[in-house]
Amino acid sequence: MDRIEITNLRVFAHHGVYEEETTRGQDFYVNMSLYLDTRPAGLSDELEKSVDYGALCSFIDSFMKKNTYKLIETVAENMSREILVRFPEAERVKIKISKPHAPIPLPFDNVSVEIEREWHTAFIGLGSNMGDRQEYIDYALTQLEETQDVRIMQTSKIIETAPYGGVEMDPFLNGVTKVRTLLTPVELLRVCNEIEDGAKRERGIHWGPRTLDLDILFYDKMIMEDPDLTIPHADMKNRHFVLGPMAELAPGFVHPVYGKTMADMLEDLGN
Ligand code: PH2
Ligand code: MG
Ligand code: MG
Repeated sequence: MDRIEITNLRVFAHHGVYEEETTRGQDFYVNMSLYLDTRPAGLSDELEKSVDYGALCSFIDSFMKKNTYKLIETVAENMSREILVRFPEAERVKIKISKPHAPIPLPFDNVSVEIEREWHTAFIGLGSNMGDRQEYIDYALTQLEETQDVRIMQTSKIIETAPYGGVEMDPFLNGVTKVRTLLTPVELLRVCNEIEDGAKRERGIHWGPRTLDLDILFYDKMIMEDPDLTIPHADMKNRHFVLGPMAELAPGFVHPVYGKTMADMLEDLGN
């Protein structure tokens, strides 16, 4: 992908584990690659369609000066998040923080930490079949939007569906929301579980009635099978209430295990 690169931006700041470092300060060097599509700017010659590298350098300088962290890991982590949130054209950032005058009583040239962080796309299934179902779904969407590092991109129509899976219970409202997130799958799952808990969900019978159910359906093209988290979500090939909304939001999205688009999977399921 296209990128803007900053090489050896020198910033005097006060990060460090030792008191002398936080009181006296020292020089840090920042190397950064900001990945974005530069073509819109390249074709139009308009700065607004890219990221202003001057503004980016000023941001880095002031971020590093206004915060004091013990670890350069923390400098890199927090700065990567702020940059991805503040410069929305940026899809991914690689940051290297160097500290060539670190207090190490041995001869060395440099010490540094380098990380890469990026926006991920996830689809989250929404379901409710108890109480004010629409209100629980609206609550979930509001809570997701208010979560730091999660942005809702698009939400499908919310549809009423018959309960699937053999347990006798009331009909559901279901839908899917597409989010961009900086969270890992496990962090996103924790957010979903906290929102379910906030909707007074009680964890009773497996597949029983619920005020709110939030399921991570997809996370990029990731395939993972952990005891607590399976991605893509299991059994969706049999579920209209997942494939219907998915086919509305992303008909051409290819399931990473089955190699089929959402539209084709919905058609295969039939009525
Ligand atoms: N969720 C289940 C089990 N069955 N049926 C419908 N129609 N909608 C659901 O969201 C649903 C279900 C377990 O999560
Ligand atoms: Mg579910
Ligand atoms: Mg669930």
